[in-house]
Amino acid sequence: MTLRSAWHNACETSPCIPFILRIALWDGGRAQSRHERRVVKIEIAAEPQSISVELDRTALVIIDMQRDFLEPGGFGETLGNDVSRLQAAVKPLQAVLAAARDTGMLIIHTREGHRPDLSDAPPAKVERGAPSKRIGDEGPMGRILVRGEPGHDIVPELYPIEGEPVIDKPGKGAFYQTDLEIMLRNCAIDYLVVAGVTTEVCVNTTVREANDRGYRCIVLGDCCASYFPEFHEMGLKMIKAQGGIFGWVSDSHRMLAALAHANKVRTLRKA
Ligand code: C5J
Repeated sequence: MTLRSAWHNACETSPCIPFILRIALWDGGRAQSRHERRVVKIEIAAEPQSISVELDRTALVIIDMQRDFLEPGGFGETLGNDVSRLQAAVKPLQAVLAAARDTGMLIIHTREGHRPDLSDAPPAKVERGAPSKRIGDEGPMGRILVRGEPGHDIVPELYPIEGEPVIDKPGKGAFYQTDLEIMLRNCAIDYLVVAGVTTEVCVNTTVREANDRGYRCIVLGDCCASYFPEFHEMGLKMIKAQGGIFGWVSDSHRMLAALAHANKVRTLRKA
């Protein structure tokens, strides 16, 4: 294996190697200064105003696109929800995911769920409400919201590919009791493009956690969904209100336009 192919393999299997580090290291060690480096900046049209992001400092974070939330017989349905509502987010998110993969940006998936012995599931969560089945009970897709069960897995349309980290989280927020923060820090990430389900629960909780930690979050509205259309709408409004108190709200079309621009810049630079 040549040094070059070894390096390419390392880049492919280690999504945390940011572009600039890849360029700097492959440059035979002639590391570029922050000012010299060839940063790819993209402008994402959003509310309350557009935001300019550095691509190599941006991660796409896909929240809980799991069968347990999107398919009949899972956790979402046991709570009495119409799970078909969440399907609306799949196609737009699929398009963004494909375009993001083309740029080589960091892509992180999360899954909500618990250890089979439920030792990480607070009784207050397991005992909550009057669901038809509780967390840990046997359902048509295996035990409800338990890691390793078919229902806990990500839907096939958005399935992670090799090199895309998957964060298993016991709570609603992706930062709580997970290694997401250290992963983002090690990858020098400042901007999070956030999508997934549900808008007002795990997406909102994660964005608020991220905002308090200093990340700039851009939420793609049509790539998120809720069992309750009014909560979806308000969940997005709460993020962008007051000058973007928790972040920015955009959508798949505007994100795709920004990613297309990034790919064009890359191609021109390679030529
Ligand atoms: C919920 C989630 N709704 N992923 N989880 O319980 O939003």
